[in-house]
Amino acid sequence: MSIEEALATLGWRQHFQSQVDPDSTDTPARVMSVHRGRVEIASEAGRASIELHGQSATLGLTVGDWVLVDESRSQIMARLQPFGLFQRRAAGTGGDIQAIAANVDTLFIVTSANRDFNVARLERYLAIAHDAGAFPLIVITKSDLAESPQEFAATAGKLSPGILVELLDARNADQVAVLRAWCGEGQTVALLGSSGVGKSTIINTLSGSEQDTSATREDDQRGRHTTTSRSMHLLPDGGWLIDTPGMRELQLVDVGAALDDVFSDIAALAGQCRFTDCSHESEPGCVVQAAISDDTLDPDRLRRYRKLQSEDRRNSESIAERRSRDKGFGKLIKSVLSEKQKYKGGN
Ligand SMILES: Nc1nc2c(ncn2[C@@H]2O[C@H](COP(=O)(O)OP(=O)(O)OP(=O)(O)O)[C@@H](O)[C@H]2O)c(=O)[nH]1
Ligand SMILES: [Mg+2]
Repeated sequence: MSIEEALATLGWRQHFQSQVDPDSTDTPARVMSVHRGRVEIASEAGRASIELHGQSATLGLTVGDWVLVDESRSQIMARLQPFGLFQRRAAGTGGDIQAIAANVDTLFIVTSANRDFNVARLERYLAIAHDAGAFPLIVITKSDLAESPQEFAATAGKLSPGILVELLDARNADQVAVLRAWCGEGQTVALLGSSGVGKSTIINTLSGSEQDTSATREDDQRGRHTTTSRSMHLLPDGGWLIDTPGMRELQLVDVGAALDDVFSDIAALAGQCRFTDCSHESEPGCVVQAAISDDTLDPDRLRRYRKLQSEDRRNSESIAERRSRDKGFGKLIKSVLSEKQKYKGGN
């Protein structure tokens, strides 16, 4: 096998090749997992663990990234620009952006045919997939436990034009086999969804391996956060699956146009309103409100679209913008306080 062929099995493609200086002796490698102070990589020369220090510790590497390593494979020299990146605003860290996975071809948005199923959350994941350049597929597990599993699939099928939905028992190899089409050689698939929905179970069934899984709580069917780190798993078909820990919070960051892809039905209606800056509330000639009146658009869907738009705007403020707003706010408080002081002094 040539070096190119070996790299292609890891997901290498022209997008990355074009970023490499042909005269350099550094070689490409893919990040398989990220740990405190070190990363596991795979390259045509096999697997290695590389310590991060100095400049390489500041690259913000995430699972799925492509990097260049030096000849002795002891140092990361550069991170190649990914073709797509999943990221989120991390909870409880003052809004830092955390990379979840890079260079993902297909996203399995995993939910269960039970109380986990939530259309607003699915729309959020769809926007994230569109933004990261990954093809989304909604996978609904635990079909074996639901009374009317088809209802979940029908609801999911309406969330975005042309959306693909698979309903299955994640433990059943015959049923899970429908997902194999997305997992061919060199393809990268990430699984996102709440804890306990069966992400690791799907990987186990597809690969015949043994990721840790554990039963959900009896009372509310919530998971126990069994998977705690992100890593890439090679499937017998040659595809790569990225397992992720169930996430409590996945806020949108800078997905902008991707929201219009998910809500393209509303975006298309909005384009036909009489006024180009129509707010779709009470303007005459509003095609969105007309669609709600004649029952062709669910008002809840419009509300969810709006909510995600404003969340995205809020989260996409750059740190600089936030600081300057905070500064402005600080000035405002100061001037109010000094006015107050003057007022007091005048009395
Ligand atoms: N009956 C049934 N049980 C399932 C199905 N999918 C997953 N389970 C069970 O649900 C539990 C949780 O599955 P996991 O695969 O650990 O869930 P996870 O999404 O990886 O959860 P975290 O790692 O915590 O994010 C396990 O006991 C699985 O056996 C399914 O389709 N049917
Ligand atoms: Mg898991």
